[in-house]
Amino acid sequence: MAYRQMLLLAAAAIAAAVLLAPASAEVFTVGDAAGWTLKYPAVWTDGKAFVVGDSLMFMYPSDKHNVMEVTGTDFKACNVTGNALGTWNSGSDTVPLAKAGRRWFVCGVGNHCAQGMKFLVVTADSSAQAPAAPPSSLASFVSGAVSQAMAAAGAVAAAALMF
Ligand SMILES: *[C@@H]1O[C@H](CO)[C@@H](O)[C@H](O)[C@H]1NC(C)=O
Ligand SMILES: [Cu+2]
Repeated sequence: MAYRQMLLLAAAAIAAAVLLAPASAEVFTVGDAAGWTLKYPAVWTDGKAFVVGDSLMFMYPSDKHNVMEVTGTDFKACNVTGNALGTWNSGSDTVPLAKAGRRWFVCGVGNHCAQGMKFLVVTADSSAQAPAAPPSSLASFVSGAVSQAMAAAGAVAAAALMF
C-alpha cells in the first residue's frame, strides 16, 4: 500500500500548492470593450478589485486622447494644466499598479475630463487579498487544504481501484 500512500501525499502536496498560490496578476482594460474613449463608462471600476501587481491597459486612438495621472485636487477640478504625475500617449499604454493606494487618471485632451474621461483607482496590498472563506489561522487553512486534498486523493484512489 506504499504506492497508495505516495499517491495521497502527492495529491495533498499539489492541492496545497494550488490553494496557497497567490492569485496571478490581472490586466484590466480600462473601459472594457468601450476602451478609453468619450464613452468611458463612469462605473467601470465598480465591483473590480485592484491589487498590487495588477495593471491597467489603456486602449484609444492616440490622435484623439491621452492618459494623464494627476493629484486628487487636479482630478476634482479636471485641471490638466497642473503638475501631471505621469503622461502616456501611445494609444496602447500599460500602467502597472505597483503600489497600494489611490491614483487618479484623466484624459488631458480638450474638455474630455469634464465630459467624464476620468477615474480613481484604489489598489489594495496583495497580502490583503483574502481567500473566499477567511481561515482563523494559516495553520488551520493549511490543514484544511491538506484534508481536502486527502479526501480528493482518496476519491481518486478509490476510482483508480475500481478500474
Ligand atoms: C491647475 O494647476 C496649476 C498647478 O498646480 C495651478 O497653477 C492652476 O492654477 C490650476 N488651475 C486651476 C483652474 O485650478
Ligand atoms: Cu480624451
